[in-house]
Amino acid sequence: MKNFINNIPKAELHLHIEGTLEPELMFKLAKRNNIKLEYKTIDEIKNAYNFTNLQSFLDIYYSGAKVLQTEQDFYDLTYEYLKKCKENNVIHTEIFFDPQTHTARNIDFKTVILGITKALEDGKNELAISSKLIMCFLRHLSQEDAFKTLDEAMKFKEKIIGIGLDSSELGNPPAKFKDVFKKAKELGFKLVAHAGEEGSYEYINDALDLLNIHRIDHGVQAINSDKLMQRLKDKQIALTVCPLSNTKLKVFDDMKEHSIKQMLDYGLNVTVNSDDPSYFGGYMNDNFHAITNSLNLTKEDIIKLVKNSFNSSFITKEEKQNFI
Ligand code: ES4
Ligand code: ZN
Repeated sequence: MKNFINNIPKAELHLHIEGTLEPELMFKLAKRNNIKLEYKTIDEIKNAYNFTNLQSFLDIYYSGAKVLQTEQDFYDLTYEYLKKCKENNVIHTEIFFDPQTHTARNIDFKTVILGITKALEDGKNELAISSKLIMCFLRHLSQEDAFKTLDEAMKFKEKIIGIGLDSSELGNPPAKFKDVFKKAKELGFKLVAHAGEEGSYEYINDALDLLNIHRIDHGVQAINSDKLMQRLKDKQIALTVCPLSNTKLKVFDDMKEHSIKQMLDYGLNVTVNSDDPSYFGGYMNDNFHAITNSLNLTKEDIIKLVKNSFNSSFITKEEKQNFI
């Protein structure tokens, strides 16, 4: 089973590039950019990754991102992740980036996006990994700030396939971003949003009704509403589930309590993803191993999960030919 999981070609649909910053690279970039870290050793960093909820993680995640300063830094961050894709047999990945985390520190939007996309081009040529880029708005900031970010992104429109919504869910419902998502849809972007991670299943309904999204990121709280489960099944809306993230952030106390197997058995279009692998203790294969061991998944389950990812990706029909 272990080899089966490791060897099967996979697609990843929920991955924050800032969440792939490994402690080793954090140290290297801090040194290169003359930034003082709060930690003295790699072990000290790893010991700080003891989260009690989403916010306790986000505080450390935003703080870690401060070492990213130059285009080369964003290139290195992205290329390191693509090497992990290769090791995990992830052949296609759809990557989130959070421009506001960087523009708020006076790093140019251009620096961020060019560093990331140059690495993606090299990753395609040198590692044969195909990719798409999704720009997320930080939901703890205002809709006005999101509009400004969308405006800045337009210079690089051809590099961005979609728009997402992440950061602190509680208290920042989908309704707050209704207008900017409407604008993004008119501009031709694909739409996704984090919903039903810590927040109630109502946020999943709202994300579908008010934001018109194509996929739900997380969505694990759907299990608490029969009506929503039926809706997600009927429409085959993809859920990008992140098992190790959910246990690290105490959405579920134990992997044995995770809802992914129940959702899969019910017939939902669920996928497996790594979210912020450097912070949550594992890349794609680790996520598959964790649910397989705790929830007794079969080979058929694994195949279904992997197929769901490719089918729910934003790869075009023409691009799909390359995978066959
Ligand atoms: C995130 Cl796990 C998670 N949830 C919401 N926003 C995020 N940004 C990065 N990781
Ligand atoms: Zn996420």
